[in-house]
Amino acid sequence: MFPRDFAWGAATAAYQIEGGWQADGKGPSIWDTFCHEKGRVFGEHNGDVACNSYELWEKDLECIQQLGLTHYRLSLSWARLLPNGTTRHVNQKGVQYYNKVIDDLLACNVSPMVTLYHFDLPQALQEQGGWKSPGIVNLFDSYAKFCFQTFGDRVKLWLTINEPLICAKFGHENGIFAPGIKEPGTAAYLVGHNMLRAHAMAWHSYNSFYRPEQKGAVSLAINSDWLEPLHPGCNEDVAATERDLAFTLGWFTWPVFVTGDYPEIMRSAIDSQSKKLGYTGSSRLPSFSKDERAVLGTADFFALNYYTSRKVKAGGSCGEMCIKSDLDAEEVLDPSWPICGVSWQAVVPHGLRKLLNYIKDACNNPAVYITENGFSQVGLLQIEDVERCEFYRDTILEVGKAIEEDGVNVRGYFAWSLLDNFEWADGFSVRFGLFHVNFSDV
Ligand code: PNW
Repeated sequence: MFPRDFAWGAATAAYQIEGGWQADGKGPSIWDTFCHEKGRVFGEHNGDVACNSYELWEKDLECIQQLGLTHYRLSLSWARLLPNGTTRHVNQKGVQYYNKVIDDLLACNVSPMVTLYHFDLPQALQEQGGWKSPGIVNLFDSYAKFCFQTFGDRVKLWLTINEPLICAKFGHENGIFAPGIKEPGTAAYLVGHNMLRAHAMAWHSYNSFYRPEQKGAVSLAINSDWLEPLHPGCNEDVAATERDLAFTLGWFTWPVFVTGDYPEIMRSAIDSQSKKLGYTGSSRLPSFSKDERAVLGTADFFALNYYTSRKVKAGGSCGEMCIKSDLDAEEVLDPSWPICGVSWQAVVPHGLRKLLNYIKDACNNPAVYITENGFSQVGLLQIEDVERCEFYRDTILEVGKAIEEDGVNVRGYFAWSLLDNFEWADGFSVRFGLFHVNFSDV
């Protein structure tokens, strides 16, 4: 079912695996700061050591080889390369580390897919306002150009930003991820906006200055659940589902792949809620200028992170200013869907096929890489991974059907994750790895 040149990969992210949080001149990131504050992360866990991939990279490489992967997705730690966030000071030890990782992969015939930003902003830039500040756009572009310049001779698949939706909502709406900002109904929209502008600027930098020689491809990783109306015969639920899809997939997909702007239903939902609340400022969802809109439609492929599905019913506004009130929809679990490890993860392999078809239709059949998909376990350690095996078999079968029966242009599939690792606010209590990691012996 799968094309001969299909990419079979596994994914990780710097903060979740590397450790070495102060090694060899690395600067702190917002996740270092966040984890070192009390009460932020399960069990006060942190990524100070994590899988210690900074020292044990060769072990990771053995895992990659054992699986026979053609691709490996990793992220670069911005603060390891540029400790203060700017190119005024480059940490050569950080450059050496990633050079070795990339060279080792290529020597083993494994192609790297590299994410520039996977949740770990240099703390120094947070102190200048972080992703809420428009100044971040140029700073990100400088970092991106530095990475293209330094590693782009060997890296041909780039992702600018991983999951802007999660950065916006978890980092700035409910504050359960770093930087822990809780400004519901405003900050997330601003952050998402700056992330879209940063992605577009970095894509254009690559396109103008690096693509002619390096000939790679650049996108951003967009996460979305698959959503279906709770009662398909109920018009309100159908409309709520459409709204919810606009607020999840659409928020970042429409600007980049469809219209160069936010989905119309998203803006009108936000503005009508503002009106209801008597909010008189300018729209909480910022606007792109005409010039910005013209440069937004910029990605060389669609990178999708898919974990789960939900049913949607109308209503859910809490009468306060927050995304949930803007959305005015409630997501519920279908009791027939089994739950694996984390409480949010219903196991719904067929949802991926539906989402792939939705993307195919909405975005004019782009090349798609599934850049994350995986199965979580909590507590009890089952090293005999029967359920995870079944999960991957069932999900990959759905991808095969999407390719063969539906004509979706899927080019690759990356399992999350190669290794058990630091699962953000859940610390080490949740395991997504194809390989088990004993965290007391790293
Ligand atoms: C993704 N949710 O994040 C990230 O890209 C990975 O770093 C992470 O380890 C993986 O999914 C598994 O969680 C998410 O609560 C974090 O809906 C949380 C959610 C979704 C994605």
